Amino acid sequence: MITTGPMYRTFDNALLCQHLAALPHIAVRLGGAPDDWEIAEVSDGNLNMVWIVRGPDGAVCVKQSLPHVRVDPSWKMPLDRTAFEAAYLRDVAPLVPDLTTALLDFDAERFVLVVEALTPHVVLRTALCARSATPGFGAAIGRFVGRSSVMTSLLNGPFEGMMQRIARFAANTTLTRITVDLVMTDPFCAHPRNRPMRPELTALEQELAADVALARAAAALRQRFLGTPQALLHGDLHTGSIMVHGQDVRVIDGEFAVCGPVGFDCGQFVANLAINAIADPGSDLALNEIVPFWAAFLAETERAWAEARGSDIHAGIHAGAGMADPATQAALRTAWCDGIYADMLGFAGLEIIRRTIGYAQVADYAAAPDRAEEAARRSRAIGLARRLLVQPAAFGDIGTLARAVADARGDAV
Ligand code: SR1
Ligand code: MG
Repeated sequence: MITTGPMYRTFDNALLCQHLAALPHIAVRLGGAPDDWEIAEVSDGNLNMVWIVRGPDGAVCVKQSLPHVRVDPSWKMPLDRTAFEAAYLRDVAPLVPDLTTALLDFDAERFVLVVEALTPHVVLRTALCARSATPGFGAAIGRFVGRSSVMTSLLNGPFEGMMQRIARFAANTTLTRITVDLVMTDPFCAHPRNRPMRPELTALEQELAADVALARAAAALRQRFLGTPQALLHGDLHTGSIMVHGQDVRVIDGEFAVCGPVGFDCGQFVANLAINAIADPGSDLALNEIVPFWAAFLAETERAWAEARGSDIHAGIHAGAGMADPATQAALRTAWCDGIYADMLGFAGLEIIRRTIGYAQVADYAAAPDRAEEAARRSRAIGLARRLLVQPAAFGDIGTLARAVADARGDAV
């Protein structure tokens, strides 16, 4: 665990400029001289500092870890998270170059990451809250998860490579701890870090903490998350980790990367679509992306499955022995996707609950006209999440899930 180091200093504008000026490939990209560069701090997430630096010829995005949570300096934290984001981009960006950012530089002593700047993109959550997102982002994320998951799993390449990947990202314990605590544990035990709307939702928080079926479902999902290194996950795939400009869709912020069940990424994304749909029933933008997301995920999984090579899962089985025939491949793929769908339901339930009463809540609920209506929308979201966790069999296909999200909007508009 790296807490700090001799070269680490949190950047101010002068240090940031000095850092970039010493990187010839970045300085050339920006153009001009350091005095010509404009720096804008655009930190938006909970953890890190982020700047956009613009020069006469181009722009870059710079991210630096802080020795604490950005939004809570009393919550101390090691610096290594940008190293995991860099490692994630090294593995994933070549697989889906049009759906994320290229890694331009990483300084492992100052914990500084430089990626291409996404301008004039906006955060997808912001676009959804403004009801201005361009349809199609769900399918783009389905493609992103479908390809990146197959290609970073045991389905692609010999198992030795996957074991190394699992070991590399298993060291991302600080952020994995945040996920286990904030997403999967605190909301189910009335933890002081929770922030339910008080007094409207205090009783609901206590009810969740007393619900044995829910506690068992959460425990099973913790087991699944920590004990099933199926593929390299983004690990924080909510609508705040996606930037959009028209139909250009880019996944950012891979610092929570870890090998785990693919349904975790799917569940986080779908949950945040569901939250937006329930929080703002006057907009169908998020709701309408749920089915296309899953359809694109299935289609891209099929394509990537056909392109993957050298897997020990498929090795040693020859034509005529079963695995080489298309029907057997299709059966294996269907089982893979069905398992991911089942996981997705549960992880979506966890994510909806934590974003509604937990530590890291979301802006979507501000769409409500008043506190009473906001509390009602939050309660309906929690009701859907509970069903996802304790009655998953009721959501047999993606259309049923989308209809349940629509129903959870009640009559409000
Ligand atoms: C203390 S970090 C809180 C949340 O912000 C990140 O984006 C993750 O979603 C994390 O759970
Ligand atoms: Mg983030």
